[in-house]
Amino acid sequence: MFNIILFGPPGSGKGTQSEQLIAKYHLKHLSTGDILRAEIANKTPLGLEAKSIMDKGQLVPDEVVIGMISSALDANPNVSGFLFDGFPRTTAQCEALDKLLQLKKTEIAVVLALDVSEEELIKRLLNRGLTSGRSDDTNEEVIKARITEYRNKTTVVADYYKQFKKVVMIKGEGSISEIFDSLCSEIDKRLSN
Ligand code: B4P
Repeated sequence: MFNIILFGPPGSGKGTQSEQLIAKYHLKHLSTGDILRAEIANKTPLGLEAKSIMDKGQLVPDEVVIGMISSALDANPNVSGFLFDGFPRTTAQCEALDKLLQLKKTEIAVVLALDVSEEELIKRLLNRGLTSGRSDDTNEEVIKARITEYRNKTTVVADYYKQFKKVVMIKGEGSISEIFDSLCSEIDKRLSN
């Protein structure tokens, strides 16, 4: 199995790039943001709890997202690899993911970290908010809270994987295809090893 984490702040383009990467490399896409939004759309108890947290720009509790990922891994036993998008976001989520992958006798091959300035992130998310219908994209204060939450709780994820020399920084500004090419070049290097 070949497993990738696509990492970066909110609005850095994880969802955008994931769509193209899963098509090219035939990976199973696991986006905790997408799973949570599906729970919200279906008005499940988990979705109702998650919505109030996401609308404040905060992270959903670790045990909730770890449970979601564990179920998703079990539901996809025969895939060639996973692309984790927006997960892990805390050290507890990193440790849980390592354990879950060990049970499947696999590991993370690389963490591709998209680097985008705060000004550009705010611009992109407000722009997406015009059409996405996402309540966490329409208010600049909520967007700033998400970026602060990322700085306080999620940057440690890169530090966690740096100890295993798995992190590669990718310039996340420029055209979508330029960024896609940079990501593919890093993946191809590892696939050919
Ligand atoms: P996510 O759904 O993960 O999404 P995101 O961080 O908002 O966006 P992403 O980085 O995917 O950006 P995108 O490609 O869409 O998180 C939402 C919320 O869910 C979190 O705040 C949290 O509350 C909760 N959550 C999710 N996972 C969690 C976890 N593990 N633990 C706890 N809570 C969790 O791009 C953004 C915009 O930029 C788009 O409009 C796109 O068109 C545009 N864009 C992309 N690339 C561009 C480029 N190169 N140039 C110009 N524009 C570009």
